[in-house]
Amino acid sequence: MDVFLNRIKQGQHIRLLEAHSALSAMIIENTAVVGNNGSKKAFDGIWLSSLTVSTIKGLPDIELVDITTKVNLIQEIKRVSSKPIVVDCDTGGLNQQFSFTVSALAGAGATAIVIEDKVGFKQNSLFDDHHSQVQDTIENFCDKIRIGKSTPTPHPIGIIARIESLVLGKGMDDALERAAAYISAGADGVLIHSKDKSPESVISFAEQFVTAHPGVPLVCVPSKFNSICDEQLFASGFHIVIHANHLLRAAYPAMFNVAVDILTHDRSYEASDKIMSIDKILTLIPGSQC
Ligand code: SPV
Ligand code: MG
Repeated sequence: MDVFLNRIKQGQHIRLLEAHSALSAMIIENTAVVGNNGSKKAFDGIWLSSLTVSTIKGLPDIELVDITTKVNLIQEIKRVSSKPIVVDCDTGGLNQQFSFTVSALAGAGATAIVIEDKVGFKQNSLFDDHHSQVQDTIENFCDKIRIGKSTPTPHPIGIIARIESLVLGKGMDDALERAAAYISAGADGVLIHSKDKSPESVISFAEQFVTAHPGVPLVCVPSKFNSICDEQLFASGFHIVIHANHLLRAAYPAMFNVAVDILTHDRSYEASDKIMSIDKILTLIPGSQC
């Protein structure tokens, strides 16, 4: 977490992109563009998304991917990228189990983890219908944060508290009350989530949060409200922006279209300009040929 805190102290902002495999992490590691001010613009870290890590395994996003699988994925990603990794830990599980999760992910080299304040049967927050989703009590979730923060780890790992009040229709006051409580319990940062198409509610949260908790890392995930630019979110008070599922969402239609092309034309020739050349894939991973 220090790597993020140091950047934030220097007035810098952090942009994360989702990876679900070592290959997708390689794209994050190696992609850079020239920004508007002429300087190099790259991603600052990797988001290990529960949605995409589940989807890539053909599983629904309901906390089925176990901790060992996440540890292994972190290790695979670390072979190809040195960027900080933030892990989506869903609800964090039972409080009694949480310290094992924290020590396993810290041991694997995660920079921070995010836990969301829901209990019971967790589903993805972006569904329109949220009626079966239950928010944790402030007391219980604060206990979970304290358990995480008091877990001995080989290096400090950040615990970011994700607030679901806006997603679950509990309102702004509830979200702000929870933010204050979670920070008092030791959270290293707060993620405010929303499934609105408009960024209005998260921006209003950010304005009030920044006044009440200056310097505490504030995170957002513009999955639904994606017409707003990262720079506008940073200007509104957010320090970290997570693009949470885009590489897998890009990969699926690309693969599907090639599958259709091969069946349609009874050969792969027509798909040639949609796919990487044989030469390129043979040399994509260094060390393939001696
Ligand atoms: C995930 O990536 O699994 C998330 C973010 O939790 S979102 O799907 O936007 O809720
Ligand atoms: Mg998730």
